Amino acid sequence: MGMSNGGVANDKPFKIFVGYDPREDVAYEVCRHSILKRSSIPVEINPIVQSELRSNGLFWRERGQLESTEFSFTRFLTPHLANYDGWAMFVDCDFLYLADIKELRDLIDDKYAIMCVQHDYTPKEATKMDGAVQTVYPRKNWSSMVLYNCGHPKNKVLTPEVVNTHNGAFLHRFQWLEDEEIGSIPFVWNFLEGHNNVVEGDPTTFPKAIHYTRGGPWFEAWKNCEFAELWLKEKQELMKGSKEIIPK
Ligand SMILES: [Mn+2]
Repeated sequence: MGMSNGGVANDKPFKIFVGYDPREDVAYEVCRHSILKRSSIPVEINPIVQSELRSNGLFWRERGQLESTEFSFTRFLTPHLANYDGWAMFVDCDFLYLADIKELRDLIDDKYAIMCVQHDYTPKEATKMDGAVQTVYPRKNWSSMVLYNCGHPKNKVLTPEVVNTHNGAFLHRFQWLEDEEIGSIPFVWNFLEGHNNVVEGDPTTFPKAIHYTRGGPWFEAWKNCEFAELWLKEKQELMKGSKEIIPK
């Protein structure tokens, strides 16, 4: 049956695509490390690198003024990159995982085309990160972490052609889907730094994945943001580990 885990065969690695931006390489490395370190299931983590997709003929659209990262649009190639088969996760690089990704995978329900945290969210800042323009739109931040049912017939819409030609509203608001085809994930899996709050004594509010959506401690301006110390500790641990691996 396998419905309890969304039909995901236990021996197949869980596919994770992480949005990569050369300006935030360290964020990608720390995000990746934070997933691998805590995962009790096999995972396959792939960065989504725009320059590679361009060389491979999968991405050709011109960069728009409102794209704050190189993965603003490339993220929607996730079902294609997973060969329209099984479930795969897309996540921005500015996440820090604090829990086992198996817990998230276990929430998968095959009746949905995608699943994500359905934030009701209006950002306070006019700019984000290193001065990129912050835009406000419905379903803001929903597309930053999405579980894609890549084999779902509705997601066949997301061809490279469509990802390269359709506008941000169509893609980021999941307009190729009906509302009931979008499953809901608890907000703690996309805990927005500066927006979501921990309620003392209520474990259902404790973050399982922190999303430094305004910019994280790898940017000078955000080095003292909330949960900065958790990210810095993770980075330190990663650096220490990689030094031990490099032969003298
Ligand atoms: Mn982000």
